[in-house]
Amino acid sequence: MSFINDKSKEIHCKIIYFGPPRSGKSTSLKLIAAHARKDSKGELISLNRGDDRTLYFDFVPLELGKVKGYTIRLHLYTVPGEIGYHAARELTSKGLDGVVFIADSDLTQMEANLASLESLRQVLAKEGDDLENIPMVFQYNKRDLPLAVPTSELSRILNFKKVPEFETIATKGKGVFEAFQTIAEQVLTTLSGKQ
Ligand SMILES: Nc1nc2c(ncn2[C@@H]2O[C@H](COP(=O)(O)OP(=O)(O)OP(=O)(O)O)[C@@H](O)[C@H]2O)c(=O)[nH]1
Ligand SMILES: [Mg+2]
Repeated sequence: MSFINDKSKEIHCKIIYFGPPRSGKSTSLKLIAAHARKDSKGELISLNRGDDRTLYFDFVPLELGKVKGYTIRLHLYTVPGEIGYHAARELTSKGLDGVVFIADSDLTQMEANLASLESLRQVLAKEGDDLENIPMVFQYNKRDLPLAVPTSELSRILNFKKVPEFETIATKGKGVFEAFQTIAEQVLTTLSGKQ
């Protein structure tokens, strides 16, 4: 749920990078943080295990500029993909305004993709929300892998809502910014619809 501060003329929105373990959530968020203008971003915070896997979240605040005199602040978070870290996903996702679902294109990860989508469904249910209502885009990541499942198949399996979808290679920066731009636009459009 976005937060509007009329005194400081700021609007805060929260976007979550969700998806199965090792699908490229942290890599995508770090890429966006690294390429944002210096004066428009805060410090990137990563709470990891020793082996670089997300324990709790990665977080970076970004300033998108002004709309109708209000400064738009986007708070980008990743969640840990590990199936057992559901509580961390729930806490981090509290009050979310939009989701970038990062699916792993690798053939062996299809069940993990579906399990993660189910986890997202549960997280949203706890918020009193559901997949039908929330702004969302898909990144079909790791398109460089030799056993990458065709995008049409990923779309059929995961994207029943037919939201925007992007082929990405996060390690090479391919497609990640386009996905981010689209979710940011969706979140802001939804927000202006509520005003
Ligand atoms: N080949 C390939 N590897 C990738 C791609 N994106 C990320 N990786 C690699 O996949 C591994 C996991 O990436 P992370 O960004 O840490 O994944 P995550 O989704 O944050 O993982 P958790 O926090 O454990 O859920 C790293 O070794 C990345 O370099 C990609 O597009 N292609
Ligand atoms: Mg991570």
